[in-house]
Amino acid sequence: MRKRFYVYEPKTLFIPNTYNRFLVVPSGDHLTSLVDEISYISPPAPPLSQSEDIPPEYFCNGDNRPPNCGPNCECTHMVDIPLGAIVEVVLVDEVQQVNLSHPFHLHGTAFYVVGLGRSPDKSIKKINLKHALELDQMGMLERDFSKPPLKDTIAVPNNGYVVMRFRADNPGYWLFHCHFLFHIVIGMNLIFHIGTPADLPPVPPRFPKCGDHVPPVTWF
Ligand SMILES: [Cu+2]
Repeated sequence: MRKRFYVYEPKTLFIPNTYNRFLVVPSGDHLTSLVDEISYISPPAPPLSQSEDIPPEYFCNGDNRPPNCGPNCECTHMVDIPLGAIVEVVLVDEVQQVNLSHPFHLHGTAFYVVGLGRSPDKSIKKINLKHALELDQMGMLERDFSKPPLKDTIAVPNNGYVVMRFRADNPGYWLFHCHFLFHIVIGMNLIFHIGTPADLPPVPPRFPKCGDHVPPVTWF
């Protein structure tokens, strides 16, 4: 899994009647955030209690991006995980901003940090997911299973990576996100969907419902 910023050209950002989200950083750049090339948007209803009210096309992930989604691809980034699975996440910092290490937080369960660092290849000035996977194939993406720390938040070293593992034993829709609020609002989030609706208790009778609160996205 990789995360990076997408830098808008203002002339593509300020097209009439478009309302793209962006963050202006001190350098003056206009950014949005991508995890596996997707900028998360909230679904039009809560998945836990109203999953039937969310069009399936809303959901996406790195293996299943909507066609014609564009470089700032906005959809509800969700990864399905079977209940009870052992999950390993390798998160690679492609933002490459000096002194910026994104604190990633997982709801619903804690995770073991089994690896963390930067590329041992000093000729690599900027790490990316491809390089991290190559390191892994060569057995050079180090994992230490001796008393790994159990955390619910971990700072991903800038220009580096984190390897985390957890057992998906808590069914539900759990947000995994950078904890900088200004990165949450530009989409540095995704949902780990653990289990199926059958693994969850039923929605209580007369449970309050809510509807769409975000403008429709343009790729529908
Ligand atoms: Cu961040």
